[in-house]
Amino acid sequence: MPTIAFITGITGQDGSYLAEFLLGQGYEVHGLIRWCSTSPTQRLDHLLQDAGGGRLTLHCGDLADAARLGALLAEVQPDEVYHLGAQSHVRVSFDLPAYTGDITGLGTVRLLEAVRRSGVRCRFYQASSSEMFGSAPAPQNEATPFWPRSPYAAAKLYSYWMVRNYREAHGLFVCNGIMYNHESPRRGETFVTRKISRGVAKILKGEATQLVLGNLEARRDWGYAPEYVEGMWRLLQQGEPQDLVFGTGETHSVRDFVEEAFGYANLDWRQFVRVDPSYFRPTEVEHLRADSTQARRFLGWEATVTFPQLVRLMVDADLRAADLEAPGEGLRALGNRVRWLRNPLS
Ligand code: NAP
Ligand code: F7E
Repeated sequence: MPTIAFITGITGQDGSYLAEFLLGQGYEVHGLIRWCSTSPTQRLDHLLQDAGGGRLTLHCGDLADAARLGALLAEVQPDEVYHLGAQSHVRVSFDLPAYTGDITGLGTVRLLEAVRRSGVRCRFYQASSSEMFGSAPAPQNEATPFWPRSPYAAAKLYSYWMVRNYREAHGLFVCNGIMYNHESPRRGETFVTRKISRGVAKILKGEATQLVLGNLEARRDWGYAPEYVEGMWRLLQQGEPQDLVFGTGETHSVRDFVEEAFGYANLDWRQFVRVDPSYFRPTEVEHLRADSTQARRFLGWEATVTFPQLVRLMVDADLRAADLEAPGEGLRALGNRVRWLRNPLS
């Protein structure tokens, strides 16, 4: 019998990579999708075309709907639950604080309750975030005190503690993966890295003359998303549940990302990038850098794709998507490090 996984957020960046990875491992994969009047499965279409060999099934539902989550858990009877669904945009969470609390915070509790009440014996991964560290000095690790700086971070922190409480109070096998920013050609278009890589392509294509950004000084620990979904899986294969930090250990500013991306395309970024303070956040997270010693120790997990390789891969992908010639250095540098990934550029 194949191992059965249930993924919330399967239509998102991480969910789509995780589904591909697990199908490659021989899993039967079930995913929660929200009903939508347009197709939400863009990132999954390559898997749905061959239906993952009949092992990929999508179920309509919503993290706001506890009854549906309970029914699905009972129906699917998963061995592993990967809870990736969330209102995941930090800037948006300042405009939608209550909604973010409901979906990103309470949504986790609805799913934990569905697991507990169904009696299904499964392992549970919670997509916790480096945003929970907020203003805590870098580098951050599992012992660093949290200091959330946005409604999103506060909602994730609530989920983090509820996961720990379900482990301690009810004995569930539940784990927090505290992941730092991870990016890819599938990254949502309004996150800064993808906004920059698409911006470069639009400028080269003649469709835009400038790229408008917010705070260029914020520093993030940016890694490559497919490597991180492998980390999620490894965390659930352990003998005991635990909470671990996943990141590259390197930090770069948004300005560094801009310079690298424009430089790769032989453009002088100063001619094209404009800063608009309306993109600034009411409270910013200035500096994130992971200390992933424990993930290396317990899981043998390590991020291997470097910052320039990541930037180049994303620019390559957006140039190709715009029908422009791409230098291809990002793709060449990746080699076959992520063997299960069918097409790193889409
Ligand atoms: P993403 O691309 O924004 O995907 C979010 C997913 O959640 C989408 O599938 C979305 O569905 C789904 N979703 C949103 N609201 C929902 C609702 N009410 N009911 C059911 N599903 C809902 O996020 P990601 O980058 O893949 O990240 C995956 C998870 O890791 C998120 O929880 C995020 O907060 C967390 N995280 C991400 C990073 C990172 O750097 N990427 C780092 C740390 C933690 P639609 O497609 O219908 O919108
Ligand atoms: O911002 C700055 C912005 O929105 C990164 C989510 O996946 O990672 C992500 O959250 C930085 C911030 O990601 C623009 O102020 C400048 O300092 O790409 P971002 P994020 O907020 O770090 C964490 C780990 C998650 O958990 C989240 O789910 O870039 N920035 N100019 C900008 N940001 C955006 N979005 N757009 C700009 O124009």
